[in-house]
Amino acid sequence: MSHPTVRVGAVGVGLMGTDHAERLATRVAGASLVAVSDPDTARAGALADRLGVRAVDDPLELVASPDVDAVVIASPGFVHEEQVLACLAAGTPVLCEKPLTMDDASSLRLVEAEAALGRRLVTVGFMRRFDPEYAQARAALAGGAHGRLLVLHNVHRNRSVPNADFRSEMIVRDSLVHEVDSSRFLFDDEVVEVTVLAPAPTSHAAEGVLDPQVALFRMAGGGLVTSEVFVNSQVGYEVRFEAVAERGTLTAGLHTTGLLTTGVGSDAGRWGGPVPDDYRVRFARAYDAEVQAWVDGIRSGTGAVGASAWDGYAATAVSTAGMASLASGTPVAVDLADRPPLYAATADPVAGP
Ligand code: ISE
Repeated sequence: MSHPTVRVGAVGVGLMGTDHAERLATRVAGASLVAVSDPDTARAGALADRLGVRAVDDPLELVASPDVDAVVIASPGFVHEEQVLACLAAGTPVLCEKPLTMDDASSLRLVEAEAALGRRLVTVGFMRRFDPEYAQARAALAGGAHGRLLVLHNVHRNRSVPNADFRSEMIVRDSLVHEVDSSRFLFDDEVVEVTVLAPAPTSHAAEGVLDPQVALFRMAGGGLVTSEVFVNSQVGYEVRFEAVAERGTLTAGLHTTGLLTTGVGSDAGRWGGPVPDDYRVRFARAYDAEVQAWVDGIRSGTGAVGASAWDGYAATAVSTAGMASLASGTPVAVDLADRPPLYAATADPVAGP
C-alpha cells in the first residue's frame, strides 16, 4: 500500500467501537484514526472532538473516503452486511466485529463476495484467538502432546446486559457465538450439530428472556462441547474453559486454585482476585493484539490474520441453528456450504503478547 501509516475509519462507536477508536488513536503502532461514524451523531461528534478526528454522518461515505485505508466496523450486526459489502467494493480491508451478520444466508453472501474478489479483506473480531491462554491452548493441542481433544467445557458470564432488548436470541447470536468460534479454534474442526436448552430463567432476566442457556455442540470429528452462557449473573465477567484431552486437561480463565466462591454483597466480584467488569477488561490484551496484527498484516501486505469471513460464516451458521434449537428444544444440524479455496489454508494460531 502507498501510505506508510494505515489510516482507519471506525463505523459504530458504542462501547466496543469507542474502545477500538481509542486503541487506534493512541496505542496501535503504524495506524492512525482519521474518522468515526455513528447514527448517534452527537456521540460520534463528541468522540471525534476528543480524539481529534472528523465525524462523518454516513458510514458508507466514510468507507469511500479517499483518506480511509481500512475500516473497523463495530455497528450492530443488522447493518454489517451492507457495510462489509461496501468495504469489499472499495477494496478496503475491514475488521468487522462479531457477529459477522445476523444469519447464515447473509454471512454466506459476504463469503461469496470476498471469494469472487479472490483476496481476503475481511477479518472478524473474534478476539479470543489473540488471548494468550486461548492461543497457547490451541498451539498445545495442535502439538499433540496431550492427545486428541475430547470434550470442551465453556463458561461465559456477563454481570448484566445493557438493555432489555437483549432477548433470548441475542444470547445465542451475540454471546454464544464466541463459544462457537472458540470451539472451532481449539478443535480446529467444524460444528455439525447444536442443541440449546434453558433452565427456568434467573429472576434478573427481562420478562420472557431465557437466561442462562446451555448449549451442546457436536464437532465433525466426534468432539463434544458444553457451553453455559449467562448474561445477567450479577457478579462480573467470567469466561473460562476446560479442554479435556486424552492425556490431560487445559484450563483457562482461572486465577487461583482451591474452592472459590463468587457472589454479590460481601463477596462482590471476587474470584481469587477481582472478577473483571466486562469483556473490554478481560480481553484488553487480546483486543490490542488483534488490532495490531490486523494493522501489521495490512502494512506488510501479508494479508488478513485472525478469523476470516469463512470463520464468521461458520459461526453465524451455528448461531442460526442454535436459535432454531432454542425454539424447538431439539438438536439442529449445521450444514455448511462448500468452503471456497480462498479459505483453504488454516491460519496458524497467533499467540498474544
Ligand atoms: C458482547 O457483544 C460481547 O461480544 C462480549 O464478549 C460478550 O461477553 C457479551 O455477552 C456480548 O453481549
